[in-house]
Amino acid sequence: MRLSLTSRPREVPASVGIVHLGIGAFHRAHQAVYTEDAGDGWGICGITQRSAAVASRLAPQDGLYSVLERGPGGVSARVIGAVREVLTGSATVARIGDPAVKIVSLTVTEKGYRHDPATRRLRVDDPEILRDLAGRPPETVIGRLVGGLAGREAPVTVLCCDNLTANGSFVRGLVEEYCDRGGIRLPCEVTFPNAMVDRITPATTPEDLDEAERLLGVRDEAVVVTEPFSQWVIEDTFAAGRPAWDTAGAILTTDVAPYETMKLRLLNGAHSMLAYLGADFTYVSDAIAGGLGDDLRHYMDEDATPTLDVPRGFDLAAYKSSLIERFANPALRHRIAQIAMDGSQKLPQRLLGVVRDRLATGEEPRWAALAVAAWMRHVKTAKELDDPMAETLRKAVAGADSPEKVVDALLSITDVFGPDLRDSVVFRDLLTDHLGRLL
Ligand code: CS2
Repeated sequence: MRLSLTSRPREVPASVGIVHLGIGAFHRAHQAVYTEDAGDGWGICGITQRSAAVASRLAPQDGLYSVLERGPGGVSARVIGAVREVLTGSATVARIGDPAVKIVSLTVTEKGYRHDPATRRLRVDDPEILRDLAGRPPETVIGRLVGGLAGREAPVTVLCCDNLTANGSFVRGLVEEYCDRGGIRLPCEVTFPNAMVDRITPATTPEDLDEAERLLGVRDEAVVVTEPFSQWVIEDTFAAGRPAWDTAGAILTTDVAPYETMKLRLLNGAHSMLAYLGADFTYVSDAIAGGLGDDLRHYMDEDATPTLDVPRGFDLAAYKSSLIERFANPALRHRIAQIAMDGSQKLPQRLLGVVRDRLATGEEPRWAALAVAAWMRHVKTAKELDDPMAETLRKAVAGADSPEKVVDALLSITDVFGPDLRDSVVFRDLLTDHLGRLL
């Protein structure tokens, strides 16, 4: 028997108040669970942006799916019913236009925004953006988002849940830029709260599907697997109400920035460092068992920590230790290759901010530079480069036959490093030194 409403009774569906763009595993393991736990009747319409596969797995199950929680102490499964409708991308504009929709949330990954990573501005020369601006039914995320917002008068909140610095302000900037270029005036009030999201969610494997079936007694083709830990800190500036996510454990606050910088630089920064230094391992937990945790601790303590503005009363030492414990969770089987992808889009907010802040105070960002050098080695030596800038990166390093030349070629990509890091002699020397040893 397959998971569906006939296999598990569910209350009468409440109206959809949230349209979510990018209904991948992370949204289902994080925001959808908070929405379910809030228990106040908000439903989600999940829209896939790129692959229709998720929709074809969720739709026959009436949007139901299970969350398989894998902790060091064991595994559990629960069914989530917050997703009430599942659509594919072309439905986005019309669905956002529905006045009953109060929130449009997004998890489309860093590259989904088609921005320039160094300046954080929309790439207005991107061919797909240009085609959207020229008036075809939009196909890019920002084109579809603006298309939907342009068709409504009721206030709405756009809630970015991707791992980007000041993610709400960032998306506001992209929307404004797109509107400027297209001569579009939005008729509705829109707010863009910033948010920090956290839950490690590896890609689901066939073994996870079997395990969920064993636990639930029904087959679920849309299982998501995740860790017990979950955190969500949200700026409380909603234009038209929100679920009681605070009763489900989310922190609603006036200033997300300290939490967000901490998470991006400590968790995600260490994750990326591990992914490029630990390329010989398959899973994150293997790399920690293999001793890589020490390098991560050096990076966190010596480079990242001095750049952080820690919220009052926050136990940073415990937070850092808990990160290593979470990475060490052997039950999670989080593939390193999943983290290693899209480095050009991830480095700026995870590691390069740390590098800049350290350089600005006259310090040497030794460990952060080691992580960046490990990425450079990855670009130079990986058989497959999974990155939207793969072609540019490959071309840059093609003829570079020494550490100096690889560093020079990659640092010159100012879309990633900006002119300031390209021109920093201290950073360049650190990279060259590390890369020499790594290669
Ligand atoms: C990871 C993140 O894949 C990656 O790049 O660093 O997805 C990480 O697992 C999440 O941000 C944890 O909240």
